[in-house]
Amino acid sequence: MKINNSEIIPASEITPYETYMGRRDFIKAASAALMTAPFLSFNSEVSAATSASLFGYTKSSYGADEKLTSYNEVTNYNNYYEFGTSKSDPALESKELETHPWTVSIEGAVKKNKQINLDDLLKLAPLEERIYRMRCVEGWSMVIPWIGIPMSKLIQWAEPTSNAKFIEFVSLADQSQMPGVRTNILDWPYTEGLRMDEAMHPLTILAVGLYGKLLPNQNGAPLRLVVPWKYGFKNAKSIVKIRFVESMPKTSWVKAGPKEYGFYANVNPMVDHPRWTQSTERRIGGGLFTPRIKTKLFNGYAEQVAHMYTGMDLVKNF
Ligand SMILES: Nc1nc2c(c(=O)[nH]1)N[C@H]1C(S)=C(S)[C@@H](COP(=O)(O)O)O[C@H]1N2
Ligand SMILES: [Mo]
Repeated sequence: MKINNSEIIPASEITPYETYMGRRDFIKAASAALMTAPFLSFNSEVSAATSASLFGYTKSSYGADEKLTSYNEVTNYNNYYEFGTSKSDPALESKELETHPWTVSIEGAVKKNKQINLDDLLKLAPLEERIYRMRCVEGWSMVIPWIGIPMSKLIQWAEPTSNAKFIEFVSLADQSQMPGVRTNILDWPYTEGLRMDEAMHPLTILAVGLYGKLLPNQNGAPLRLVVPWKYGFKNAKSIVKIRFVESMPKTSWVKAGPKEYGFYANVNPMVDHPRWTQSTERRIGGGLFTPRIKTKLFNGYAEQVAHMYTGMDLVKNF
């Protein structure tokens, strides 16, 4: 399927709620509403109705033909090493993470260093839903209805100089709130990076929600990167710093295992991980006996992104 900007950003269906609340207050209102009703089951009609009215976001037709991974799987099978290394740790251990207020520092090759808080960041562009296939380097995959803004909008606001060739994304690393950060399983803070054109690509978003609700802490609240044609580890969670830099950043996973994890990390069934195949994947939620499915080049987004890598050796630049 070919997409262009008009398909990604369809005519808006912004709810009246957001219009009268104003964007500034609505994350606050949303957090408060979730906090007053923490024990409502997310599957209940009540909760679905409540949170649907919290977000004003445009529904995207893009990706709508995909079968979604359940909310339960998306929020209980996670990688977030700051909260532990097993898939169930993030949901259990991240409950107390303080995500409001939240400030992101913009640094490096920009007109001037500055900070932006979440509420102001959300005023840069209307929130959109994007249903994306997500593929973890470990071999499993999901389909997730994210809500966020295009990364390009923040880049424009940041006013990078011509020296900005890459962007470094830095996650929160707070020992007092994150038990994993007291261990040395990774070089903290969790750091990821994108080349400038990758970060500007219309598919790249900063997500603040999923399934019509605020991003749960285990999924990287309040703000995480989503780059659907790359392995999951590129999608830095709970971002506190965005640095514009001249040379390719050293990322946490490349430092941890340079032979196993590359900077580009484009999903590529032809380039195996040294310890396992990348030619197939297990779609989460299918049950134990569901056959693995074939992994697609660039996770199936080749038509949109392959042009950025023409002439590059994708085996070398894995
Ligand atoms: N800060 C931080 N971001 C992170 C990770 C992490 O451990 N810490 N794990 C990455 C990996 S390996 C994956 S697969 C995705 C998982 O995102 P999800 O739990 O929302 O599905 O988050 C990525 N972002
Ligand atoms: Mo991953």
